[in-house]
Amino acid sequence: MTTDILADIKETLINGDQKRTVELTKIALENGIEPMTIINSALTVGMQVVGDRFSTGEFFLPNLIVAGMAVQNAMSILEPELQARHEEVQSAGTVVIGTVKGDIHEIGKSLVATLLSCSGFEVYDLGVDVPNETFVAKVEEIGANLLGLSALLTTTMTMQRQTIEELEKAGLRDRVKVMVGGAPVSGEWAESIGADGYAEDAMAAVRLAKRLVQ
Ligand code: B1M
Repeated sequence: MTTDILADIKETLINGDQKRTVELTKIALENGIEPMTIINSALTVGMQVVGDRFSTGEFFLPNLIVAGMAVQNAMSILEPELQARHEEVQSAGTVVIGTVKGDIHEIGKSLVATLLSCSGFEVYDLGVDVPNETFVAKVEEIGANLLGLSALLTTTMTMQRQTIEELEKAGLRDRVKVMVGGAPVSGEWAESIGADGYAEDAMAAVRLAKRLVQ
């Protein structure tokens, strides 16, 4: 039953049936499937297929757009459920997060932000296409412990490096830990740009964030 619903969500997402993706997400929740299972085993794997088909020329930009909207709609149902499972009350730290300049990929960054918030972090999500100086100004304004930079494009990864350089110029680098993530990003890349850590997915991002602010 669980496997069937998850497989159906994945298929409707790939087929671009936004309405059904959302309906099935609701049905999955009603059947007691955990939100993170729906995200990891249906929505993320479906997105992976859409991305792969886009790479091979089988799918086009409208397919990416429709799939992105379907996931965002499904996430709007899942996020309150994730928040409801949030039990920690004491603030674990303050995080500024966003997708770097030139990059409008939102879903993964928002998932990381939601899980951080569910884990007790105070999260300032600056959205997508965020200029380096906006990150720096927000870190300074709120005295953030942690800065999270998401990049999904090989062409925008370099903005992570530039933002770290801007932090250094502003004299803030010693005061804030920087974590980076996104599909093209790796541990080696994080190290090469002087970030404090890299997380492969949203769960890993929470573990890393906790370690970095300790
Ligand atoms: Co675009 N796109 N896209 N896209 N898109 C990718 C990234 C791509 C890999 C597709 C492909 O070719 N196979 C490719 C990038 C190639 C590259 O540079 N290596 C690509 C391209 C080329 C483009 C355009 C250039 C297409 C065009 O216009 N010709 C364009 C660029 C626009 C821009 O940003 N300037 C574009 C546009 C779009 C849409 C707007 C249509 C849409 C985004 C909608 C939205 O976000 N609202 C979109 C989508 C949906 C995708 C794919 C299919 C899915 C991304 C996604 O949401 N995944 C993607 C292919 C893929 O990734 N397989 C693709 C699900 C999400 C849960 O995973 O975002 O990876 P992800 O986040 C994960 C981890 O990466 C990690 O945790 C998250 C949760 O587990 N993580 C972090 C992310 N951020 C983190 C931060 C952290 C820690 C962990 O700490 C701070």
